[in-house]
Amino acid sequence: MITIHNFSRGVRGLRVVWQCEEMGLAYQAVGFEFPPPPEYRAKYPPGSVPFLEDEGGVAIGESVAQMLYLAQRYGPTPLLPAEPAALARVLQLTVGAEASLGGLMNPLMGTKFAAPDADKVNWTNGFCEARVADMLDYVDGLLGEGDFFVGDSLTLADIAVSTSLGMWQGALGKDVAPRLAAHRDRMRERPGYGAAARAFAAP
Ligand SMILES: N[C@@H](CCC(=O)N[C@@H](CS)C(=O)NCC(=O)O)C(=O)O
Repeated sequence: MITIHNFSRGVRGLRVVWQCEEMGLAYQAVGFEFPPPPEYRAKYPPGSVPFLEDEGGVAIGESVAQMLYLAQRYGPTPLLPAEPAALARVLQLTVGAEASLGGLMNPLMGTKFAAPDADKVNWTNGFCEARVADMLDYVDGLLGEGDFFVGDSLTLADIAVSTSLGMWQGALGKDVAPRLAAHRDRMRERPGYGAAARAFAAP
């Protein structure tokens, strides 16, 4: 059985559970509040979430790695198309959702919620915001007037990027271009998203 550990309302774990819902995979969601309990750190010493366990001794951190693992182990799935150009774009955007979006938002969230007042405005914040804004302009252009980032159906790219947008809009309170905001709204209307959100709702 796939087990996904995550903070209650944790956006990155939501990615993975949402994917399970879209693929029709059975899973168990284990939610907890920050800070992670000692038994979680014993499983995954960095203490960040999500963390996934599966049959066969699988124990894996990093949300995007988990998404690719599930698609490969339990696919083939249209979420990770085989056609080379589509595959390349899905991989780029799925990895990029964390490497060029979510990863840059962590320092911004740390600064917003945890930094002392004297450190709230700093050079690194401006750098991270500018890099995220560049990437969002780029993904907005890729989306164009389409319903999905790649092709005409849902892929891992939609799941990964729209959840990063959730951190940008939600936790950080930033504006999102209209087409990206509409894409996020469409994603949140999917039954799989709703089921995943309920799996990690606050207790
Ligand atoms: N690149 C990692 C980032 C993990 C991450 O930063 N998770 C956040 C929650 S969404 C977290 O654990 N924050 C608290 C911490 O790092 O202590 C991934 O995609 O899984």
